[in-house]
Amino acid sequence: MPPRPLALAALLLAALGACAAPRAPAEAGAVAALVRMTDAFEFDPAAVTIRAGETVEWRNASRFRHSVTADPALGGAALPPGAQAFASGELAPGASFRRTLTVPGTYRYFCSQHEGVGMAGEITVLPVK
Ligand SMILES: [Cu+2]
Repeated sequence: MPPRPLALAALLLAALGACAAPRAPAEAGAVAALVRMTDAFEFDPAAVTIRAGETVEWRNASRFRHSVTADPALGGAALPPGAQAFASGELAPGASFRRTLTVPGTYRYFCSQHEGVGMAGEITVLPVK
C-alpha cells in the first residue's frame, strides 16, 4: 500500500504554505512600514508602500535631529488631493513618529533640517483591497 497519509500531509503543508505567502490584511493603525533616519541624512528606505489605513513609523536612528515634513507650505512636499499635510516637528536622536495615512496616492516629504542636502522620502498609499 502506498504511503497515502504522508502524501496527503505533504499536500496539506504545501497548501498552508501557499496561504501564508500573500500578505495578511493589516489591522487598522498597524505599523506597516518602518523608515529609519540616518547619519547619512537619508530616509531608509527612501520609498515605502502601504495600504490606506496603515501606519508608517519613522525612527531617528542617527545622532542628528531630523524631521518628517509632508507639508507643501514648508518646502518640497507633495500630497495626493484631499490628503492632510503633516509634520513631526524636530525629532531628537532615538525619537520616533507615526502617521496613519488614509488617502491613497503618492506622498513626498522631506526633513526640514536637511532638505538642502536632499533628505527626502516617498510613500505610496494603495487603496484598500
Ligand atoms: Cu534630517
